[in-house]
Amino acid sequence: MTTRPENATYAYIGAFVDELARSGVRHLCLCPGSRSTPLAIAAARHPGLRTWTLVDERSAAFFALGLARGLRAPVAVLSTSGTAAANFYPAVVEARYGRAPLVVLTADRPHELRDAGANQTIDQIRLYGTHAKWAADAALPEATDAMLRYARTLAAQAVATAEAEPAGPVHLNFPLREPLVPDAASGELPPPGQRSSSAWDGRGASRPYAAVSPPVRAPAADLIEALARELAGQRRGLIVCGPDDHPHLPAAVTELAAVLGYPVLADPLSGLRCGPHDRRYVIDAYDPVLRVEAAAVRLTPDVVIRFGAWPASKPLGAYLQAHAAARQIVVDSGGEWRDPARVASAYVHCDPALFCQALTTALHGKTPPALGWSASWRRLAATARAAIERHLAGIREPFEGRVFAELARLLPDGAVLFAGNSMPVRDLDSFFPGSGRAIRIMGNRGASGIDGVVSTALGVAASGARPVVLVVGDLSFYHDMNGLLAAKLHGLAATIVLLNNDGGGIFSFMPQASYPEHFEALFGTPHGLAFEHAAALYGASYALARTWDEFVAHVRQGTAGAGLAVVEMRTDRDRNVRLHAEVWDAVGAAVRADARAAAPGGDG
Ligand SMILES: Cc1ncc(C[n+]2csc(CCOP(=O)(O)OP(=O)(O)O)c2C)c(N)n1
Ligand SMILES: [Mg+2]
Repeated sequence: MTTRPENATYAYIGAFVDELARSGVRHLCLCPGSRSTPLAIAAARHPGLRTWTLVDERSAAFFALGLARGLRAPVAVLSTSGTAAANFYPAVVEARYGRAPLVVLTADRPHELRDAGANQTIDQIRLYGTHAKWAADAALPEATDAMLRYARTLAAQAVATAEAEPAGPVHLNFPLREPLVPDAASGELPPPGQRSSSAWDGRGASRPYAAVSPPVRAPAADLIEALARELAGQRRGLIVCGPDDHPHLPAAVTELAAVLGYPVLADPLSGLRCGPHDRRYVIDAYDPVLRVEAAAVRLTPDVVIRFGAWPASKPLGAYLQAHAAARQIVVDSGGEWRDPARVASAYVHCDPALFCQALTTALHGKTPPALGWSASWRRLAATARAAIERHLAGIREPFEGRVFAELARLLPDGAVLFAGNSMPVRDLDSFFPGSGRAIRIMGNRGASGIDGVVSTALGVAASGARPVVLVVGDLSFYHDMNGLLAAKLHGLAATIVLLNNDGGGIFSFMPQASYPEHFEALFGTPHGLAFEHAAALYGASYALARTWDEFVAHVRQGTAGAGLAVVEMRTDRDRNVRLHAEVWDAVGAAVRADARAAAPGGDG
């Protein structure tokens, strides 16, 4: 075995990094630093890992999060010690609440240099608090068989824990002693990725040292039987799908919906709005429908089955709260309580797709679908969508809501639409109709920060998705301008639709807007930045869209290109409130007229 200390470090770190790769990590994002050198070099030398060098740790961690979301796979991110590690915090929080498997690696001083005034040394033990699902301060490198087995199982445990439902971030802190660079001269280093110890004897090199099979969370058979009996007698049922990224859920939920005849209210981030699954029962216009009180009252449900996180739409949230008397069943694979309104009457903690499949099978032949009830929903939703389209067609000036209706026409099969927080994700909900095209809609809704949005979207682009279109507000764009460097460094293709209303447009819709003496300074926060300079700095193309024809042309050009394109649309915050009010007036009138005209749902 190796004798020089640096070779012990590299054998140990090499075993850890090798095992990360064997456990399914294919990408490691890293930021420059000295203390993290062994991990960086071991990762760069490993043939099974792609490294992405980024400079700003805050952006890098969001980029890793985007990669993890894009790939639906664990991704590692590495920093040196000190504030570098602290800059990962916002992305760790988003990964925790947004359920993304992030493997966070931080390099640290060894124990004898802690709490002793050593440079760039902070308390990194459990740095991310409860936001990391699991945190460990790794042992100091040693190249004994026992410690190489430890290094391998540490990696396997980290990856398995990050992936286990609910997926989330894990944190491994590595104390490392100098020398930190490998001993290049002695030739003692094992080649990258190869077995570095007898700990491997007798195990296949292509398999993980310790393979982990995740639990299969199937629902209990008696529970499904009881639910099937109950639901067979319920005509006024609903399925509500909040943000979720389960790849098999759209097909499974819509099969269940077809058997029951229950409408599926599909949040834009639920994966249900767009795609090749059966969309007959999918309702994408619940938000405009439920803004109309008469409709919300008329559409009283008896039972609601809920999947995913709490939906973004305020009218839908208010509707679920108003119908607290209905039986509301929350299905969640993560075993968590996702019910801020506290209206759930039952929780089923199991895989949602398995739940739907089991229930669909149990229901076959037990009940005819509730056709009258779902027809009422579909009719009102169609009325609302048609009224929106009619009204938008008459808006010639730039309007943030219309951006999403235009994108719904423009985006091809396979596109990713990433919506920033604040107004973009809300306008997305209201104005983006579903379609049979497989458009993946994403956002950072775990903690809904306006930070890291650019980097997350570029991380999705790095996962290989094409085209990627990000719609983002000006403050959010400003917040993560550093993230733009990733596109330049790594030649990523993405189109950023920058909705520039010179400040926080969302606040103009809030009660804070009635305090004009404070409003601009405390909430509106205009900045007057000319973003074409930011685009130029990072080598992105830039175009200002003043008309809808220009918008369409610029987005087409951006998505056809191989690099980063910024398409800016300038809007006015006060005017934006007015235009929203007008569209809701027009849609409200159409939905109210329809609700009055329609016979009550045939199913009661
Ligand atoms: C990191 C972070 N800081 C502050 C907030 C509070 N916040 C929510 S929306 C918003 C304004 C966002 O402005 P912009 O990105 O321009 O979008 P717009 O409101 O104009 O649609 C702010 C500051 C937040 N969510 N996250
Ligand atoms: Mg803004």
